[in-house]
Order: sequence, then C-alpha cells, then structure tokens
Amino acid sequence: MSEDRILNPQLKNKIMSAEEAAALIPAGANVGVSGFTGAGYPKLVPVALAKRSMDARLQGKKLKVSIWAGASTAPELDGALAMVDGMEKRLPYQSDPICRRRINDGDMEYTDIHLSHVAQLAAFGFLGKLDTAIIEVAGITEDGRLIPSSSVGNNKTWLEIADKVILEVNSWQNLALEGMHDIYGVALPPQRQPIPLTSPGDRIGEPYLRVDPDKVVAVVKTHSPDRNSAFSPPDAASRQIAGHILEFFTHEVKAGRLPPNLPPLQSGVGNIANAVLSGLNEGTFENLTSYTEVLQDGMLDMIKSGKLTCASATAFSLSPDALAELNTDLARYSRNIILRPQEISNHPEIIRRLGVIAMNGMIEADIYGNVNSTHIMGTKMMNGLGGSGDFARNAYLSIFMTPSEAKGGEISCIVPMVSHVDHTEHDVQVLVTEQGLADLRGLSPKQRAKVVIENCAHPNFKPALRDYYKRAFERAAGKHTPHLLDEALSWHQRYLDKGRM
Ligand code: 0RQ
Repeated sequence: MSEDRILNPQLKNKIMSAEEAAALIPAGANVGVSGFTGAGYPKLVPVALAKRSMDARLQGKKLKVSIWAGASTAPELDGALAMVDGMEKRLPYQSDPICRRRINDGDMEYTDIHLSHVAQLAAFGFLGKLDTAIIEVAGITEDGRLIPSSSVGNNKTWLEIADKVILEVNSWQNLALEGMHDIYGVALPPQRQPIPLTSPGDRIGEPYLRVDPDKVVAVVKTHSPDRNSAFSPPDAASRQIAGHILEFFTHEVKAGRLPPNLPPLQSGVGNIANAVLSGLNEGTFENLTSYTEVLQDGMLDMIKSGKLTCASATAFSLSPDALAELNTDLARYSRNIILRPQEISNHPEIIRRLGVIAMNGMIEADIYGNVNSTHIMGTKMMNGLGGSGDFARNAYLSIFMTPSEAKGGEISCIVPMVSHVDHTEHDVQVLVTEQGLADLRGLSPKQRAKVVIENCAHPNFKPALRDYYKRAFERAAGKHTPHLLDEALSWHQRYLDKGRM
C-alpha cells in the first residue's frame, strides 16, 4: 500500500477534521471505540469530544457519552473524557487513574464484563443501542477494506452494529501491520458453529475489517503514537514468583502432566507477568506458543530469542522501548504474531481446546482459593476483571499470582475471606506468591486452607491465619468450609480503621 493511506474514493470524500467528526456525536450516545491496553485507540476525535463536553459545561449544559471499548485505552481517550466528566458509563475494562477516581466517587457508571462476552452482549442489544463507532485503522484499501491497527478488540462488532462510523486513519501505525490480523466472526446462537481453530497459529478469517461505506460519516487523518507505560524491571518478589512457577512447570513436565514445550501460554498484564516471561526466556523450555489477549514486552523478547514460535493475541501492550523496537522490525515479527478479535482471543471454546496455561495477577486470595482481582478492600474498583475470567475458568492450568503483602507490609494478600470474588475456588488451581506455590487441584477446602497458608502467606501473617482457621474449624456450624462469619472480613475493616490488617 502506498503512503496515501485512504485509497477508497468514496471514503476519501469523507475526510474532515476531528472537531467536525466529534460534532456528529450526539449527547447521551453510546460510542464504541477501538483500543485495547493503550494500543489502537482513536487519538483525536475523543479529545475533540472532551473539548465539546468542556464547552458545554462552561455554558451550564451537560454533554456526556457512554464509552464501550475493547479494554483499557489511554489518557487521550479515557483520561480526557473522565477529566471533563464527559463519560456517563464505561465498559468493559479500564485502568485510567482519573476514570477510576470518578467510578469510585460514584460519578460515573462502570460495567465490568468478561472480555469475551462483550461482542455477544452488544450484538443482542443488552448494552443498549450503539450510536457511533470510532475506530482507528492503519489504512483503507482501494475497495474499502480496513487495515486494522495495533489492536482488534471489539472493532468488528462495533463496525457491524453501530449506526454511524468514524474512522481515524493513523499514519503513525506501521504499514507492515497489513496481513498480521485474522478477523473471524462467530454467528449468534442458535446459528453458531464450532470455531475451526486448533492451534495458536491458525488463520481462519481474513486480514481486513469491513465496513458498510454508507455508514461512515467521517474519516479523520491522524499521526499519533500508541501510548503505554513502561514496565519497571522485575523486583525481587516478581523474580521469586517467576522462579516458583518455572520450577512448577519443570516438575509438571517431569511428571508427564505438561508437554516439554508447554501448552499455549496466556499471561496477564503487569510486572509479575513480565517477570515470568523473562524467566521463561532465560529457561530451558523451547518451541513455546502463546494464546493470550495482550502481547507484552516479555513475549516480544521470547520471539526475538526464538523461544516463542507463535503469539496469538488481540492487542500489543508494549512499553515505549519495546514498541519502538517492534516498529523497526515489524515485518520480521509479523511472521510470528496474529491479532484477532477479542471474542476469539478470549474464547472459552478455544482456550479449553488448546489447554492454555493462564497466568494472571490478583489483589488477594483467601485461604480456600477464592480470588479478588478487582476490588480494593471490597468496594473500590481497581481496573476490572478483563480477560482473567475467560482464561481462568477454561484453562488447563489456571494460575493466580501476587506478592504476599501489599502497602509496605500493612496488608496481607492472603486473607480469611476475600472482600470481593471474581474467580471462585472452583476456577483457581494454583496460587503463587514470593513465599511459594500452592497447587490446589483436587484438594478439599480444608486441605486447600492448609496449603495456601503454609505455602503462600507472609510469615508476618501466617500465625494469625493459622489461628483463624483453627478457631473457625472448632466453632463453625459447618466443617466443610469453616468460617467465622463475624470475623471473616475483620482484617479488611481493621485496615480501613487502623491502616494495618
Ligand atoms: O496500589 O497503585 O496504590 O500502588 O493494588 O498492585 O502490585 O502494582 O499489581 O500491577 O500486578 O496489578 C490485580 C490489579 C494487579 C491486575 C491487578 C494495591 C497495590 C497497588 C496494584 P497503588 P500491583 P499489578 C489480562 C488479564 C485484573 C485484570 C486481568 C489486574 C495496586 O493484575 O488488574 O487479570 N487484574 N487481566 O498496592 C489492597 C491488596 C492489594 C492492594 C495490591 N491485597 N489490598 N491493595 N494492592 N494488593 C489483561 C487484560 O484483561 C487487559
């Protein structure tokens, strides 16, 4: 494709400024945007919309919209709209600090949804009617097909169900993205058929998104980089967690419960996830693959070193340095990377078929193995559950990891009862902290409690956890999952009252 990125004459006629495009979005609209963890989100129209919202506010009026995305975006989208109080509702995942504050202050609605569920919920109309889609693309071919950008997310669905479409054509995005995507859609029930994907590298769709050109109301040219934050180098706790997981994998391979090249890997976002990936990169496992939702720095390093032969995801989630590196050699990496709609990257059918190893971060776990991934002290939203539930419930091996303590040792991340449940004891197979690893598969609640306390809790909190369990076993009415209901959440209340659990 030549440097002119808008080759279709009909769509070329619709080029306008971001301000003109933003003016086409009515107050109160549901707006579906591209974007997934700081990749491939529209960069100019949302800022123009935020300015409109600000102007309306100055005139004593309100202009708010609801934003449906793939997952989180970046300051130019979530940050800008949250800053001017321009968002009525947000779904299905966010991680912006201003957005988070508005959610927790009760100023805006937030619906936290399994990422694989969003397309179906939207297509059936459960989320309301989608007025406008704002989709970043890398280019438009002569016959009007769209070259997807650095994330796919829910773009296919937004383009299909929105009444109006605004395209941002971002010339900063690398043209070598063309051909990297595999866009495949599933029919709605009861017409749904099996998805013919049996290995992470399979291509089952086409590399382009399609749109009805008559629905496109604006095409906006941009030249702006994706923005993700840098990862800090792995700290001691992350390295220890990674070490426990690698040792466990080695043990499982020896026991014949994992193949020597491991099943496809899913890895959540964050520093611990990256530390595990760097551990794998330095370790002895070869010919690895990934079936995951975001492709982060650690996976890029593994592709470079030849350890990872194929990575399937829905988006890049790279630090600025890794992104720069990817862009200088994208054509080479594109042989090993496939970006898919999030409905497919996170699809339970495929995750179960491939026998994925899921590794996700958590806020806290309880002694019976329930996991809280989203709520600080039970009430404050952190980010959202994202794809962690899609993977955890359906994986062959579902691992959750966290340092054993938070806030300088004032909080134990292993508690008697989690203050919010995202992943139940039935979906959590392995818990890991820097203290050690608890393999919970096949254990009863009482057996789990002992392993979780002994292997994962910090020594500072172990005696209190042992004491809680002992007294719960003695006093609880039921001895299957013993709890002291008047005490189970007292650790959280103590932290809220006194600053220490
Ligand atoms: O607080 O921000 O004030 O410093 O929580 O903690 O240790 O930086 O953890 O970046 O690894 O994120 C679960 C949030 C972990 C993430 C979570 C405080 C801590 C800090 C963050 P500060 P860390 P990480 C694929 C899969 C859900 C989505 C998911 C997440 C802040 O992994 O969002 O898995 N997961 N998606 O101090 C109170 C505790 C705490 C605590 C930590 N027990 N109590 N506060 N903190 N533990 C990706 C996608 O879906 C896109």
